[in-house]
Amino acid sequence: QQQRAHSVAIVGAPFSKGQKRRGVEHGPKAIRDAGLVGRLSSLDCPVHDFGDLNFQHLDKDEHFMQVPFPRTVGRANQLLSSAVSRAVGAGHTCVMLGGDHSLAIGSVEGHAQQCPNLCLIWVDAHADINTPLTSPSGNLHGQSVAFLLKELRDKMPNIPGFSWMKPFLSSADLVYIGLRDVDPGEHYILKNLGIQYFTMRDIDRLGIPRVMEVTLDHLLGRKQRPIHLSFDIDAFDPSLAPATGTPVNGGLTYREGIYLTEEIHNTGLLSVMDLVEVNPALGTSREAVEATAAVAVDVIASSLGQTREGAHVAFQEIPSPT
Ligand code: 5AB
Ligand code: MN
Ligand code: MN
Ligand code: MN
Repeated sequence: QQQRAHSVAIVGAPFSKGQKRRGVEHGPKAIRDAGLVGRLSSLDCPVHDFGDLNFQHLDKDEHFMQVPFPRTVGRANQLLSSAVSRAVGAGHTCVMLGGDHSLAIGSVEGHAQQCPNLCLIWVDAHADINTPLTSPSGNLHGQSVAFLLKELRDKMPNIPGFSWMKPFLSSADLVYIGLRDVDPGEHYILKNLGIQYFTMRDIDRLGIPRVMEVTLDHLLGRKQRPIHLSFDIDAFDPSLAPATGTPVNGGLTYREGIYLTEEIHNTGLLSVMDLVEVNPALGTSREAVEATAAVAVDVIASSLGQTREGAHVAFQEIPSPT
């Protein structure tokens, strides 16, 4: 079906302190260099590239428990939250380019300031729902969802840098797609909270069309509401998207990823999208980095209305000779 063309705001978030590897802060540049703005402009939507946010480096930022850079990550997310809130408030569909996945904390929080009834689709090899007490690594990019969920409020310690935010999302308003590397504590949380999730095994069994049908029915069946899509590039198979920090074999095929995002576009309800964890420093070659960034551009374009069947805004009739 056809939707009215929303204007798109691009917000770059060159940030990497939610994990310990360098390079993911160059994700926004890699995705822009792969032609993002041109591709979105050729859809029927006006594009506003707001450039990159300027994140502060905090000098005094000791570990909290085993969590590195808590204040730096908290401050970055506070800045991102207000940028996303402003973009959505101005009427744009917002695309946030990461950076590591800890940025989803601020992105979803800022979105929720404008759209308190939003729902969240998390496409990822990982569940990113560790708390500081279950995390095997301490890294905040594996804990983003735990900051958002009301049901985990009493399980989260007071982490320095995050006093600006309160959890606001219900676990019924979240669906995962693509999981295949879930930590023991995360598995317990998913089961205990009854969160809807589709692992790669579920996709093998049901097929991506059925997975999307159940996902959208679960989130939108009772009432239509804005969608936040948080897309970690490591959801794709590493053969397609090798330039990322925590690759896991057996991921989404290209066609599964495109079908998934086409279905999200077809709801007409996509409001904010994150595209995170593209790390140009981790490709084994320039080709590997460019291929990863190209897949990122493809899923963003597909989420925003690029179709495989084509489209014809420029034609009113078949041109006749003469
Ligand atoms: B990503 C792990 N579960 O908590 C952890 O890439 C990996 O944003 C997290 O999904 C991966 O450190 C975070 C082992
Ligand atoms: Mn992730
Ligand atoms: Mn991941
Ligand atoms: Mn459209």
